[in-house]
Amino acid sequence: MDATPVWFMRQAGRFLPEYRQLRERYAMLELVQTPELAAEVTLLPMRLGVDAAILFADILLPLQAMGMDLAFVSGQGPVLGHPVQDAEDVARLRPVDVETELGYVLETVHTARQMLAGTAPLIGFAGAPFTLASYAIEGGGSRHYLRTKQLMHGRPEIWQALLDRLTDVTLAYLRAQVQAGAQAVQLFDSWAGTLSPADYRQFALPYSRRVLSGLSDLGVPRIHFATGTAGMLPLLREAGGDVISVDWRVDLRRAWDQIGHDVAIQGNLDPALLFVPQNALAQGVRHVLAQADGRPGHIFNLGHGILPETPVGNVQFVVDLVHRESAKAKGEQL
Ligand code: 1CP
Repeated sequence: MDATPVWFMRQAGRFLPEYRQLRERYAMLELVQTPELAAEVTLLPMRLGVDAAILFADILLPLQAMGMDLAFVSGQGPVLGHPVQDAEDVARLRPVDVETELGYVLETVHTARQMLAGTAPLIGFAGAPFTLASYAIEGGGSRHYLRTKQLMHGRPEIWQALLDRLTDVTLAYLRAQVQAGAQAVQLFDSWAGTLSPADYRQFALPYSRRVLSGLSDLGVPRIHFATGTAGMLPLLREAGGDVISVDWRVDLRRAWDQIGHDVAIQGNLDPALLFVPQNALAQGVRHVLAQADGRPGHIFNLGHGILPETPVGNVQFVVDLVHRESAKAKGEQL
């Protein structure tokens, strides 16, 4: 179909009633670590007509494989026990043999590919070293990333040792996902936007670049995602990726001018617009499409993950509208 492709970050999660039903029977980690169930969840959103499946897993799984205690606490999100504070904590992190310790993810990739049977590509993913480090140091989500920034600036040698380890694991993990069948990969640097451009360049960019360039021989598209990055889009581009994901805080056209037109862009509807009346939602969708102006490298997506209470009907509405309007516009351009 000659239409703009569309999929949503976090499309396999809590906004789907089928997912919530499964969660009544299984804990989050149980779902993720049982490949048949994780593959089933991966495919749930395909009924909406999205153009890609995203692996059902979580960015924090490699931290667990490195020896950290990981729990998903309801109402609170992920919690990591004994956060990293000093050199001993970094030394305690184990090297990871991806095939064994994260083998369940690779099996999910394999099963999901079989179940998709070529109907849509499967996207694998991992957290970027900076975002993973923030969870390892803060012990969970954070508002101000104070401990992260204290370690980064106050103990740069510990920061570097931690980030080096996270980089090695992330690269091996993504390579293994591709070898298991993932047809594209996404690197989630969700909280990179909490850094100043100078700090991003010094403390985060080199590690993301090592991951992204370490994948280049595999020939799969690499999507580089972060939020709150309107002030440092050229730096994200410098870190690498065939597709750069941008959020709604920047106009798509401006983002493209800054990033360069030889790179594809993913984005950038505000996830909150999925809660507003459909005429206003349609206006938001049309605005994104108009900004992208039919460029071949546009993937319609949200600027960040889909929110848990999002009405499913509105997600369906967006998928259909993007496909219909972009196909019509492309037809008219011919
Ligand atoms: O479509 C999907 O849902 C695919 C699977 C997926 C992905 C891509 C999950 C399952 N997690 C992720 C990535 C992820 N995990 C990110 C990067 C994307 C983003 O920024 O949105 C991040 C930051 C996490 C960490 C995480 N895991 C959070 C965020 C907490 C915070 O700091 O704000 C949460 C709430 C989780 C738990 C989780 N992971 C996934 C699901 C469906 C859930 C909810 C758990 C549940 O079912 O109760």
